[in-house]
Amino acid sequence: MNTNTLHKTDYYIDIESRYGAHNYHPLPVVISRGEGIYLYDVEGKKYFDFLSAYSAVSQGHCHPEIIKTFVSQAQKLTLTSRAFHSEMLSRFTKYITEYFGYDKVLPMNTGAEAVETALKLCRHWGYRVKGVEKDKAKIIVCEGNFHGRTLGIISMSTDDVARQDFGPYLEGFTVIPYNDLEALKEALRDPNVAGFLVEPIQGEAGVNEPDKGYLATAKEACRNANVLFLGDEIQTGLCRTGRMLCCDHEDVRPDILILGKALSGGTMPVSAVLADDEIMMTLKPGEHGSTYGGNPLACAVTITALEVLKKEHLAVRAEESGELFREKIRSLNSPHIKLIRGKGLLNAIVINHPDKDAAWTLCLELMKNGLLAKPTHGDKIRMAPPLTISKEELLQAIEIIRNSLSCLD
Ligand code: IF1
Repeated sequence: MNTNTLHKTDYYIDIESRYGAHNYHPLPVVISRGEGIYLYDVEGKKYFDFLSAYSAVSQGHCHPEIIKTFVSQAQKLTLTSRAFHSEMLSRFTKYITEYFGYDKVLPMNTGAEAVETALKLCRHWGYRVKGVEKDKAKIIVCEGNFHGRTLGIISMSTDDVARQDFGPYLEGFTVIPYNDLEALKEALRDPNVAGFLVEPIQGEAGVNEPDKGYLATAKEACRNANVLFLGDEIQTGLCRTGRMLCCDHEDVRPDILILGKALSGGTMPVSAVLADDEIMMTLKPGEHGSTYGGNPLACAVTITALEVLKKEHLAVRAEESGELFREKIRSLNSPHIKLIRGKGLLNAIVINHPDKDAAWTLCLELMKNGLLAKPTHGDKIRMAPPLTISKEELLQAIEIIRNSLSCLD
């Protein structure tokens, strides 16, 4: 590293730190370019991207076909608002509903907006179909959940950092432990419950996978109680865990399906809520919306991003790469790795070390050696490269991980 490049990184970090809010604690690297599974910093150094923008870039950075659609649509029409129909929205609604097998779609932008939309829709269904008493609807959620940053969503969070000093909070949530079917069945006895919102694998909680059968039994219990099953597949969906949806592992079809992140292949915020008519048609004009939701640019890009998932067989590749990755990491037999867990290419290693900053130290070393990953909850490191990573590349990345672990000796 020469002094000139050192200055460059510091320069950009200093400026951002001076003018940007400090609501993040990023690794000290400044990225300027991405291509496929690689990121390049302002010094021209190349890295494996093992975060994929929290699974938003599953198709790889700047995927040529997605970018081609992006550019050509951007030159044609980007936004109409929903005051008018658009050709692309029309095409998108047909494409995505057939793709996932639902009657209707409601497009939004960020994941949090899609979750809020799903919550509103669920309450609506509760009052207008199920017959829940006015303003008494409840939605069951799980401890350790992560569904976004809005006031509604943090109201059901159990994470103090995300919640504290943002009150007063929204009412109407029942919090139960994750992966606890008895607690769910107990909570479902309340006749005012309209929905159960769940992540098929808890991402933020450190890639926390429930027991086999949990999702299927939970879905069945909801159905018996006339309660909607809301699947937040924003992080787990779109091939990340080795199936199109993580719920597919247990043949569970959420009543309300929530998608985001990789829906646009990392090019722009696109999210969507899918449901059948009994639920979606409770919404009437004026009851919900968004200026950018369903914009023609997003619609065009999403169709291509979804096509890429199938054309490039990313579900199977994620499953195979994930198995190889976990097996290779386990066979390192590192004393510093307590365990590796995950499904497909949504993985986390749990660090075993007396120093509580060991995971951060390891991430700095990985960065030095050309691999970017981020710690979560102190001792865990999420390992989630783009699904397009090849076997050879995966083995190279594992070599970097193996070498870097010695920094904890
Ligand atoms: C941040 C975590 C990942 C999500 C699920 C909804 C949303 C997310 C299951 C909201 C967003 C993000 C947002 C990002 C960090 C990140 C994250 F570490 F916090 F948990 F991915 F693992 N449902 N997840 O994971 O989507 O509104 O952000 O588009 O810093 O908040 P969004």
